[in-house]
Amino acid sequence: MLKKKIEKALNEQVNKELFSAYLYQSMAAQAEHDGLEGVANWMDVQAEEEMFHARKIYDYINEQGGRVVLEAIEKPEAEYESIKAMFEASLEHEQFITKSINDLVDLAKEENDHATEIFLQWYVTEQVEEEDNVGSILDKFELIGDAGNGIFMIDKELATRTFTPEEDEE
Ligand code: OFO
Repeated sequence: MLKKKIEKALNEQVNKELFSAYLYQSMAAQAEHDGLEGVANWMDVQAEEEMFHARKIYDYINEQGGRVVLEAIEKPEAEYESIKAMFEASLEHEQFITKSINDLVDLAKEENDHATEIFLQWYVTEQVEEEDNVGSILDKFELIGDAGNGIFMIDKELATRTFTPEEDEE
């Protein structure tokens, strides 16, 4: 059984993960419109991953006898001045999500909720990957630039990303 405080914080995290999906889908829409199919593919896959992140918490709340309550999802930014700016915004967003997950772990510890603390470890690890994925794309922008050939090469590489949800061990 989840304590009310934990249930509320987990529900807020569901909302943040759903917003993440919405944000990346909005980025995908701009990239698609700009003719950058690879960037659009990367963002599409990212949006799918975020839905998976949201779903995993949704299922956990239910498994623990809690009540999932879905709130309104904030409107995401519709237009970035460049693709590089888009990835910079992605990194900033992932840093925000990492902080949110860390705060949740702190809360679970304070409330002596060991199950939730263990459940959240997956997200702690995932956030390292999330920041690293975006960071390495930004490194490429630094190396080869974000105009002409540079963006063409990055777009080609990002076209190869596919969505592979982890096997759920439970
Ligand atoms: Fe759910 O990790 Fe990104 O936001």
